[in-house]
Amino acid sequence: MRKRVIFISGASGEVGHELIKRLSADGDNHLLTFDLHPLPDDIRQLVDRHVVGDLLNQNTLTRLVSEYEIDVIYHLAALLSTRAEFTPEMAHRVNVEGSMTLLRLASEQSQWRKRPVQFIFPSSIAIYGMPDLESKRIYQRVREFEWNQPRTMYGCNKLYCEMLGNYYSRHYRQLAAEKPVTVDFRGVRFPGLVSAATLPSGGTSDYGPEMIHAAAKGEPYAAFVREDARIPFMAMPDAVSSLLQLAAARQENLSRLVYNVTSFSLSAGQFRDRVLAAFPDARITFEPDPPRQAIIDSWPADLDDSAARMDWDWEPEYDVDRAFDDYLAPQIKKRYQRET
Ligand code: AKB
Repeated sequence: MRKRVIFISGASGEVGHELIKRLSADGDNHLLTFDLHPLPDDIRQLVDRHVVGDLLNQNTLTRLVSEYEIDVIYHLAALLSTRAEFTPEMAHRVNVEGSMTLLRLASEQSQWRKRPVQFIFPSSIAIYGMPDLESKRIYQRVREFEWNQPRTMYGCNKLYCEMLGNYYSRHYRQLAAEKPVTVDFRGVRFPGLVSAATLPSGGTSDYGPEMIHAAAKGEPYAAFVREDARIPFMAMPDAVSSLLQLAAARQENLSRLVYNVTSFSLSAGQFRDRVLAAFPDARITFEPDPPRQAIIDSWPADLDDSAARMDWDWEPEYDVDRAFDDYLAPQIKKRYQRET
């Protein structure tokens, strides 16, 4: 008998950190985690098994499939937007071929167990491409089917993987004599995520979390964007709640496979003001880096998440006030007081 597990790729990253804490709270969940890196010490004991490996190494995954029956895959492994621009071909390999590898694995397991494997996929606002600041100003709250012209390799990768998910869910082997059991692919498009527990790496929305963590450490911070640069953000607990809520939703209620989710939109100047309210001595300046600023300018100022609210009762728990006053400020202060 193979052990039934929830498989998390990219488990050592920011979203994985919060997802593992939340999933492990339910003793019936058995977690098989996978990453290029070991799990951080504070969550290592929360999983049944952690595998340090490369998603592109087929042998590793073949061995795992022989030992485990996978009910759900949370595919978090990715090279984010800024890092992907320095190694675009590597980003394609990790973001697309890595996703293809897991979609094929999920498809094989769905056939074998005659029941769909759920594939939960974090997409991103990076799949959008506003052509200019005037369009970004006019078309503030963007719906899922609008402006799907990404400017970055990461955005291209995420949009293509959404389409692969649609194929594997709805059209896989559509000419075969016998209709196969297909994967149950579902995704959310995340805005910039802000965690109290971890710092991001390689993202272009990182100036938000970097700003508040630097303030808590008493370090000066020069944001690489203009003060007026505006994108949507979300507190990490809400990001993980959206993944869990979408996974739990009844499939018949879903009008689409990939949904916008968001919580609050702020300009970088407004983000600074929120950080100063919590850390009055913070030294925050703005030194725009034109190429990274151009990426941020191509992302929408806000997202229309009404489809998620309608189909699976999505609603953020942390609006901008709660995110800073009840989550980020108190927990980040506690984190760095512990470290001093
Ligand atoms: C990035 O900045 O690349 C990510 C994202 C918005 O998906 N944080």
